[in-house]
Amino acid sequence: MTDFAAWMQACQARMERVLADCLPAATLAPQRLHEAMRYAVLDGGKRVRPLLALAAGEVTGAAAERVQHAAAAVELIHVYSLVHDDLPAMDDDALRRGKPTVHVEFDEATALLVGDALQSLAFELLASHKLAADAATQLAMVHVLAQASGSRGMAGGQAIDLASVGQPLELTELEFMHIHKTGALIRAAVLLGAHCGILTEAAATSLDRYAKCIGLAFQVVDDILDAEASTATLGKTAGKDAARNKPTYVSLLGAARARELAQELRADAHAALDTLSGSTTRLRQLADFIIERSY
Ligand code: GRG
Repeated sequence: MTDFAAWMQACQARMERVLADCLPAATLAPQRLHEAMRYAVLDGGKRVRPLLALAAGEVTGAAAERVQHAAAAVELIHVYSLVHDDLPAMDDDALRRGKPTVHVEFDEATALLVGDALQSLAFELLASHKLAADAATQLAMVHVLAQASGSRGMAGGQAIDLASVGQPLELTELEFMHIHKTGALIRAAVLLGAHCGILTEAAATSLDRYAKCIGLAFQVVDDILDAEASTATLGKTAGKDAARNKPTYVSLLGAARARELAQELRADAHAALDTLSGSTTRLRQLADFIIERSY
């Protein structure tokens, strides 16, 4: 196993423990809701956003014991978005992380409540743990996550996505949608992790550039995988974009150019890290992982 693979595995195990601890026990009333929340969050997913937060914390000298709660908050928002996205009113999917989706395993009303409760729990985590050097920084972190997940971020991106099914989108419009739908939360993961340490304005600017590049790269690769990988490998239904006539990087650019674009974005992400003085190794490796991943 490579040093990066070992680091990733250790971080994923850490996050599984933190998430299991912060979620209400399934024996606690209302049991069915708590069981469904644990079903949605635990034992699945790559945990890319928590990994980014932990890696960004390494750049600013943050203790992992602090970053882990900010990382968990971002993951909870991400899982809430997946649970709602899978609902019949949105993407209508039956498979997620290799398991039946929450509304299939439980029911639609429970899936709605799971998303709602996970979103609240994310902000509870930011409010109930000491994460930053001072209260003003911690408040700024709440602001970062709220903006990234709301109508000017992920939820807004999802609204544009729903409205664009079957519509011919320009590349710039596609990019605008993804910067919000996927990119905003990836950016928040990096910034939240960094805020747990000592973050200068110059470092924030560089990390922001890095996050924007990998946020877009993540989506470009997601589109390539949706077109080329199997449902078994992805753990979610493959080929959905084409089936729903959704504009993607592959449909607009073709697979070869989309692959080139992902490589260009990786180079830009790496270049953004060059000016930073802290340890950027993990962020570089994560950019590589995001571009080279097969699931
Ligand atoms: C419902 C408000 C609301 C928003 C939904 C993120 C999102 C917005 C929908 C998910 C749909 C989707 C497939 C988006 C493409 C990129 C993406 C976020 C993929 C899933 O993220 P991964 O690959 O998933 O990090 P895991 O399971 O590994 O955590």
